[in-house]
Amino acid sequence: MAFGPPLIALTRGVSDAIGRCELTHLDRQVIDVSVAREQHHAYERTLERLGCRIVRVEDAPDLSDAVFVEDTAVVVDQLAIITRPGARSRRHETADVVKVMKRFRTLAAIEAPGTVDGGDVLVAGRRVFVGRSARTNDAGIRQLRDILGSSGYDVRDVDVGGCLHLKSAVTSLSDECLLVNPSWVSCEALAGFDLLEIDSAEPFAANAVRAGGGLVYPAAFPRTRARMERLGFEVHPVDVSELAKAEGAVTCCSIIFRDSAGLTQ
Ligand code: CIR
Repeated sequence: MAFGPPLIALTRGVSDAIGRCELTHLDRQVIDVSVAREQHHAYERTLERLGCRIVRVEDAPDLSDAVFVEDTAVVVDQLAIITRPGARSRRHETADVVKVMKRFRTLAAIEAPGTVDGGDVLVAGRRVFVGRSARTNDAGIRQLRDILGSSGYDVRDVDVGGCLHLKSAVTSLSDECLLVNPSWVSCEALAGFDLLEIDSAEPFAANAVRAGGGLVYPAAFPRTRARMERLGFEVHPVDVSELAKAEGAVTCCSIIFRDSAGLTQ
């Protein structure tokens, strides 16, 4: 395991109201809240085993999608950008995230009319890909570019089609390699990185979380997992079937960053 400042995984509990979550590409199915909570706990334990310290944002029983905390902030070394989520029902989620995040980072914020969901922002070294999606608009992308550009990041906008967020279509497996579903994002837009394509029988398989040298990954995608393992990646499968009914994947349930000031020591 790499040494350095502690690795934090910001998470938030599954809301009692998750059955009323936003849905864009999926039909509504009954979600068993207690199974969703067990799966979420197992996900947190996996992150802990990979070296993360879990920092939980206060529960929000009325905010259906609060567990998908990734969408509320984009965190880089120097600062955290509090988003303005594209779905109106999700905009109240950010207030409690601000309370926690300000312990760790200087804050910036996306302002109206901009909208950004954290699920549309893939930070890969100094390159930041931002998906233009139903949730993230041009005004939001411009603000993100202004904020991150002045901190030395190269922000590239990417069109996303057929899925909810950019990170439904592409996530990073290492500093050099991205896992991609080429039906939902153009591979040309990702030039400069090695690309591993998902197995086409598993369209939702492009979402993996990097944590402490391992990858947290849905158990539902064994074919793509085998491709990852053939390349030497260390994959830690988790069952997130109930959260997937809410159109959530694995990245969306955490925000992982270094506690560079050592505030949780
Ligand atoms: C939504 O539609 O906003 C939630 N039901 C799912 C959000 C998943 N977030 C993510 O992948 N970053």
